[in-house]
Amino acid sequence: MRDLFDTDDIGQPQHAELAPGAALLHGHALPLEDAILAALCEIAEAAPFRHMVTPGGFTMSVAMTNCGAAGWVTDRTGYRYDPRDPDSERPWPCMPDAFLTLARGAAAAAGYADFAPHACLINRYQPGARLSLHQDRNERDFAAPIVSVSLGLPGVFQFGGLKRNDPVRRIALHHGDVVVWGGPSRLRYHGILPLQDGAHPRLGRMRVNLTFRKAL
Ligand code: MD3
Ligand code: FE
Repeated sequence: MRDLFDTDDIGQPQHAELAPGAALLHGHALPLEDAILAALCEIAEAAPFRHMVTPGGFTMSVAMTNCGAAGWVTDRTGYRYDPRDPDSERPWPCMPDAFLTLARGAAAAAGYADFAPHACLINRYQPGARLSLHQDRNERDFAAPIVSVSLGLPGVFQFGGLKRNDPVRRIALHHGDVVVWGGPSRLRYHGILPLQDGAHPRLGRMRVNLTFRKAL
């Protein structure tokens, strides 16, 4: 495993431990940026971003799509992993090789060998979109980490503890940042504050987040 506090030649931390089990890999996605963005466009053509409805009847401000063998969906009946896109009734687009390479490499750099995600949930934030504090607990295996990749406009990530009312820290996530959430951090509450408007040179007025999950 690489040291979590390696620094580059200008002394910028490359890898930072946010909390036990949570590693921030600054810019880790940048070497694969072109391949990731090209694959993202193809996925969004085959399975367009949509605003899903929560079981409580609220339409999410974040638009979502998925790739891989299963995709995370919500509707009035609940949250679940579904092998098909409910809008088209077709399987989700395949996980692109560049996505898998990125997710496995990041997990390995954080000390998780052989991470094999089935599912990649893709969140699209336009200005004002937010994700309120929640836990990710629809996956069967909490021993596997979740790998998240931030693209486009910077987002302010909130992360709390294992109880909803635990104190919350805020950290900025930038284009190319990758975070590996495992071990004691896997079930922390987390969310994203409303996206500030801006223009990213590659993605325009949006933030996109990929989360790789061992769902099944
Ligand atoms: C910490 N996505 O899709 S990524 C989600 O930026 C989600 O779109 C946010 O929360 C986003 O469920 C945050 C960072 C993240 C993802 C999963 C986690 C942090 C996590 C699971 C456990 C603990
Ligand atoms: Fe989450």
